[in-house]
Amino acid sequence: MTDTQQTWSETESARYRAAGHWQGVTFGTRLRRAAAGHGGRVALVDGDRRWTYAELDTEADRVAGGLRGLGIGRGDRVVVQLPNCAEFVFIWFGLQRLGAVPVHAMPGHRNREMGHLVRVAEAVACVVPDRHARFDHRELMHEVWAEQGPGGSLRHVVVVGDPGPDPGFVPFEALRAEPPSTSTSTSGSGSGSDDGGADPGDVALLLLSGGTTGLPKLIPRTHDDYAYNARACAQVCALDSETVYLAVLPIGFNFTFACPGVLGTLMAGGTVVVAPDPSPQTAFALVEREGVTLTSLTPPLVPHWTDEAASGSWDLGSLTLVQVGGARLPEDQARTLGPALGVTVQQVFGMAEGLINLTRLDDPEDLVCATQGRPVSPDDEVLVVDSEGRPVPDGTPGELLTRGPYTLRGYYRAEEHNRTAFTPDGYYRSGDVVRRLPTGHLVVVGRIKDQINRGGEKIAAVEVEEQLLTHPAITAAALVGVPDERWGERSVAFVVCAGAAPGAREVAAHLKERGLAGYKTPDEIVRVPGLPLTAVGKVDKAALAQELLRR
Ligand code: J2J
Repeated sequence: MTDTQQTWSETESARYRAAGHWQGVTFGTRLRRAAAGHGGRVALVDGDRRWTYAELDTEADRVAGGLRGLGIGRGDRVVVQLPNCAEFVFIWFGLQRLGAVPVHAMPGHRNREMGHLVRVAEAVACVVPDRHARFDHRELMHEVWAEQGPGGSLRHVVVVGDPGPDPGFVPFEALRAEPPSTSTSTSGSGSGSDDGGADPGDVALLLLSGGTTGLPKLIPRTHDDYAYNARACAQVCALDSETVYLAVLPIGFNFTFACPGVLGTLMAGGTVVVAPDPSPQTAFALVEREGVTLTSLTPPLVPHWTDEAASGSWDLGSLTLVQVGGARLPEDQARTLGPALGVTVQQVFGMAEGLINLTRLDDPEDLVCATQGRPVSPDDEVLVVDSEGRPVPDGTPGELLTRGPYTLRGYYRAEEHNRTAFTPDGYYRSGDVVRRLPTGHLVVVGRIKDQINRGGEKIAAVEVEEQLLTHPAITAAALVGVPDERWGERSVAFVVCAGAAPGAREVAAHLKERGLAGYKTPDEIVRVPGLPLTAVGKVDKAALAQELLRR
């Protein structure tokens, strides 16, 4: 494995291999084998375009050839910021074919986040759409590139769509113009051009943490661990070659990509359909047309999907399983979703860091509706501990600590943060407060990390507070999550001001100007004379939230 991050011990690695969790196969080789095994089956559908496994394999080769022509090779990091489209999958596997490492950015990320990702990953390239959701990503990349300066790592920007007048921007279409190189082997030896000579223990991709500190941390995932993540989820969800998965949430989100999502479906020989937007109208039309069997949602989408299904204008007969996760699903919504869509509901409590909990397809309704599932692997180790780190009895809330065959042992290039984010024996401190039932199911009851979960989108309070303080009128700021009907939680900024307080619009404009992703903009600004402090002198966010609820 590359760089300074901690990893699994030799003993643990041997155990995970012996158990069959780590299969020693890179993603580049997996795709080659899939093409050899069932090349004629449809792998991917985007609008009117569809690709078989053999064609997807060829696309990966083509894109790899183009990327290689740019000088990209084994171990190089490439930030991929694309909406849900087939090109995401081509680029992803093209990079795998070279042993290069995609960094999964979200479409909503802006200058601050993208610049940060490029710097931390020392990325050599970024892949962006021309425009998406009324936003020009080429302009964003101009800014990011300019801020990198001549000493920066960034050498290429690949644009899916129109690259614009800048000769430095490479059109995606030019990347794949080269016919696939004839030197590619079909032997699946893992040492040649199937995967650029990558080792199954290498970092295959970097995911983003929801973050509790200034900016998102990068999560290294290896070929072995991430393939197991996808396979273990696929097994619980009973995926097979008949599975048709609809990618509704952002495709680069861990949930959508590998729980079981895109990778789990492709590893089972099924078909992935990408949805351009998460509206039930778009999704239901695709369900009807493509015979979708499985999809995944965050809780804010659930009422819209339930309502639209009730209109009775759709035939959702093919759909059998709908996963909901990323934030707590209200129990009443869990109970109505299944009957409304005629599906089995599955709650998903996951994290990009690793551990995935799923309710099981044959769990009784009460467990499905009132818990967030249990770990997918028999080798997931879960501890629920009190503030002293001592295990608490089942039924008592405590912080969830976890380690296992697909949970990280250290963030990428974050040695100092890693010292507190993990216990000395390698457990990841999730910051989630859970209750464990005797069945092993977990109920998420709260959070001790300073993060707001706005309908599944994670906001690190510190990051927004730092940016609020750059406004000339704001002298102190605290971002707090408060219950919200639509989002589960919304973000409220308590600000102390010198002189006139800026309004919500002005604050939003200021944060946009600072290059912060839009979903991090506070939903509400509340001016206060001062911030209350706890006994140890920290800002008392619980008191602020209480105060707001009282009003
Ligand atoms: C309450 N909180 C939840 C749930 C995640 C699958 C599903 C989700 C994510 C994800 C993911 C929750 N109820 N059902 O990566 O593969 C909160 C917890 C957790 C954090 C992780 C996946 N499901 N959460 O949401 O890395 O606080 O991953 O620690 O974005 O989301 O966030 P993230």
